[in-house]
Amino acid sequence: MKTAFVTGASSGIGRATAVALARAGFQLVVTGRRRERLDALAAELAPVPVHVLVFDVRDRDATVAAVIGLPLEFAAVDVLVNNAGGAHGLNPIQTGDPTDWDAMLDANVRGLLNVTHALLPGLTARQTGFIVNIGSVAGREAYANGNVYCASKAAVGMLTKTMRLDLLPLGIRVAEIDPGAVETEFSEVRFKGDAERAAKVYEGFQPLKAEDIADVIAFMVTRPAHVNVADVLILPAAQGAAATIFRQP
Ligand code: NDP
Ligand code: 8X3
Repeated sequence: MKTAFVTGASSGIGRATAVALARAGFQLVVTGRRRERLDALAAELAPVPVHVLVFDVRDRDATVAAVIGLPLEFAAVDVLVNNAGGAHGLNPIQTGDPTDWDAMLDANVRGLLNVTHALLPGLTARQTGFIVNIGSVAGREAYANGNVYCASKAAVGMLTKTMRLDLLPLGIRVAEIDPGAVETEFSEVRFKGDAERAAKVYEGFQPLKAEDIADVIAFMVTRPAHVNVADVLILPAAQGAAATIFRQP
């Protein structure tokens, strides 16, 4: 049974991806900071083997320790989905909060690197594997007040391209999926628990569901060994570009 390692599986896209990959025949390592959520997911996926790892991707030592501590039966990871992350705040740069900037850069960029770094020794030794990075339409296009979030996802885009070149000779495929607006806990986190403001983001149009992204990730990682669906932009039908959503009057 192949093993998929999904970061940020306690919610949203990561959780849906874990479910989709379990259905596709993978056993799973699921990670996040909220243990109860991950334990509940593991129970829901039974009898599929699921191992729960609780760590903050911003903490490099904790990330490496968690990976080193994987039980033998989960240690040979075939697929890594670098999903953990999100946005904090939506302010113009002149009134942005540097603590929010750190949180985004530390999770979305350094966190992705921490997890990849921890898993690469195994992946490179086995000369096989698949890494899927979750970018965003926000990494392809600027939108007002997106500043540091957009920059963090643009960094994911360039890391994906360069990782693909570095790892290609080692038989490791690297791909990216860039979603537009997906209704998850993303906006609640961005607006620091303001559920009303978060709900407004998805009013007047049909956003993507986490399952829509998970379906595509499952498709990407189940292609034959000679295929890499390397770069996917997935938008709600009502969204034309990062800042252009057609809401019903
Ligand atoms: P959610 O807030 O629903 O999920 C985010 C997940 O990331 C949670 O499981 C959370 O787990 C985990 N996470 C966040 N920070 C950390 C951290 N420091 N350490 C470990 N885990 C962390 O949002 P989404 O599912 O929407 O977001 C998933 C990814 O998709 C993010 O990278 C986001 O930027 C990206 N994305 C989202 C879009 C959207 O519109 N929703 C569009 C494009 C991209 P826990 O809190 O338990 O640690
Ligand atoms: C999340 C999508 O457009 O809200 O990456 O930034 S957006």
